[in-house]
Amino acid sequence: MSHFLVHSAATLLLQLVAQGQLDMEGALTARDRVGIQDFVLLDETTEAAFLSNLKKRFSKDLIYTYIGTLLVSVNPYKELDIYNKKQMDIYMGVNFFELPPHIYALADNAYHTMLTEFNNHFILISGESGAGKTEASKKILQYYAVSCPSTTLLNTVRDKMLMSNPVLEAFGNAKTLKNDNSSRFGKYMDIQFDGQGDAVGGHILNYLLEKSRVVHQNHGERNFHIFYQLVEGGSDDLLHQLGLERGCQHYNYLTQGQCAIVQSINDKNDWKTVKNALQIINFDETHLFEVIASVLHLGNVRFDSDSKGHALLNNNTELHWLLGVDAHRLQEGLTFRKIEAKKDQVLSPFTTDHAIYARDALAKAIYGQTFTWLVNRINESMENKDPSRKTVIGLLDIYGFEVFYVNSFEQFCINYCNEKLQQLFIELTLKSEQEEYEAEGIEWEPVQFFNNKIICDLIEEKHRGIISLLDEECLRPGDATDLTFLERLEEKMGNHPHFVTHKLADKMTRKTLERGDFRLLHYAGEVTYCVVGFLDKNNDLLYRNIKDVSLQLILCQIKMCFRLYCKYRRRPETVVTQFKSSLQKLTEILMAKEAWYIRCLKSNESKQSGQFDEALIRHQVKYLGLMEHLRVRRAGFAYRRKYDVFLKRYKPLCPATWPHWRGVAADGVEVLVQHLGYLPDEYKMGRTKIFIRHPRTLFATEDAYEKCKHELGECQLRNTKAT
Ligand code: AD9
Ligand code: MG
Repeated sequence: MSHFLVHSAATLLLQLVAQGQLDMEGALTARDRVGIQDFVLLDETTEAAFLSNLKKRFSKDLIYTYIGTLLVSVNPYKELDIYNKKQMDIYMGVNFFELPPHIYALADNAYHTMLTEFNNHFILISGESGAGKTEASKKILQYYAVSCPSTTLLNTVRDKMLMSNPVLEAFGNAKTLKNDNSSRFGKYMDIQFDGQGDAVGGHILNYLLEKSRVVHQNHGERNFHIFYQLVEGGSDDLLHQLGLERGCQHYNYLTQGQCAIVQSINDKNDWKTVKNALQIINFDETHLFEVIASVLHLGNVRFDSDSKGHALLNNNTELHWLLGVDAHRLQEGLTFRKIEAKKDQVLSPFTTDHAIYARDALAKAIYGQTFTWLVNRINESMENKDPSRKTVIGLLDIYGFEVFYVNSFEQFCINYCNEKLQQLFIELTLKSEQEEYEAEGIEWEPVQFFNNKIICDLIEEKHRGIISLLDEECLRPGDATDLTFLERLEEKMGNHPHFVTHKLADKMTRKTLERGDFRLLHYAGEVTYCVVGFLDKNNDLLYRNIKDVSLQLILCQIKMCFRLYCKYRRRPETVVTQFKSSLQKLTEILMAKEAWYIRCLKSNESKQSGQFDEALIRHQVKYLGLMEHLRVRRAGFAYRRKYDVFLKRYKPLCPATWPHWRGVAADGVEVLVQHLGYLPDEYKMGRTKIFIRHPRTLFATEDAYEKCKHELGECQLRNTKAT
């Protein structure tokens, strides 16, 4: 029997009762005891009713609730015993609404839809920093890795897919004030399946790593986990070999946030996990840790200044630890700018500030390169060796919206990215859903919603948006500074409803703005950005300033160790423009797939279990557009399928359509649903699709199909379908 057998609802409930998952009373009075598991079935669609249901469920550790096929998840901040093989088995192949909501149910549904319709899917996981996106994406990956059918040979690909997580988290996550394991890069992972549903490969795209963290951490924050893991967990031999001392207190790059030790993080254990994971991915780690150690050594390089204020390397500096780099060249690179003018090279000495800047730029560049290299290596190891028929499920887990006391270029990029994802959600659900009813000629009462396109435009519009202005200032020769950028912003954006300038802030008696600040009214809340560093970070000088020959040579040397192709384009694009086009490409990738959504909510700011901060959750429910989504879903149709797809699957259920329907597919569907006894209120016939109001109608049809499958035998069914 097929692995993706769809059980009947009744059998499953009884099974659960037998397993003690639900008591009989629980199954019967669940509505009162544990709230409603699909918001679509709420008596009233008020925000108060929504929150009350969410709270009731949260208090029973029921963190998942549906809005139709969208999954709402509230971070419990404690380990729940709901992620194990037993639970996976329960959810495998079961219809979405037949069991209590679970992330496995969503994963399973995407998987089976992919198999039956042979199309590509993606799961968009969104929510603010600390809401549980990364945890959710890990649960989904585990589900696919553990529960999909497998052959021994392919298990290795799966192990590698699973092991890519701890490695990438070690190098790309860090403790921030919002989240002890905050993703500081965006990740989109395609899981590739063959026609039998075996996971056969994976591919990761990564987005804008927050490199500045390598050299600077705000108070209460840490550098990337890997550094602490290495100096706390690395063996004596390894540390000796790398010239490192045990303990993070010895390294400037690890101590700025003054919170190297974090209660929730066990660096020693995590080190073991990462080492083990690297082995499974077949890494030769020697070079990797040499580079990581080089960054730490670089951070300890100090400068004195001579009588003219020029930078000199401090006598105690030990440069030889820096991976394969000629000490003399490094010293020169860190204290002089070497400018190529026609055929000559001119050496211009740095001040100590410049030297520190050059050192940090080099450290960031090395780390950034290492991260890219790592992702490439992981991709190689997960590569699908058999390129025959395959479909994919994409998992998107990106840094969540964040607001700190001081917000800089990094927050600007992260929050811009979140605006884009919200825009995608709106396009694919609220907007397209309503447009689809219109296009299909289905009567419809429109639902109003806030469209954040206006904010996306403010940021990214060609020639007029913030990004364009920033790039213009970055490319303008002469006296451009962060403040001239701000002036241009104020001049051009001053009247925009989502942009608040220094002057306007006072007038509106909003919180005052410092002179170097501007404020954006994002869909998820207002954020005040400090412009200091915007130009530098956007320029990413080491790459963009082709005049800086020596630092680039050093970087090349390091890249050689990684066997990376080393070539600098003249004037590569600025950071934010590269980011913008990578997000554009991502949107295109996603738009070509069928979407599933997980909306993660943060339960409280203090990372405590059992705390349901109503105001905080209300705010998220609002800005994520959950009420609007609910209204659209409730007034609309839970399920829709193209006539031919629907007919192809269910035609065995009606003598008039089985084995072949010779006429137009829509007519066949009409005959079929009449035969099945659909009531007029339960469905509507659009121009190209059938729309079914309640899932239960479809489930009854699915159950009938399963029964029929038994009777006919799968083989005959498949053969007849194929013809
Ligand atoms: V960020 O945008 O990367 O800063 P995320 O990814 O949304 O953020 P993350 O998944 O890292 O948040 O969750 C934060 C912490 O909440 C985790 O480290 C866990 O301690 C906790 N968490 C989140 N989801 C769950 C869960 N389903 N069960 C238990 C959870 N704990
Ligand atoms: Mg995350």
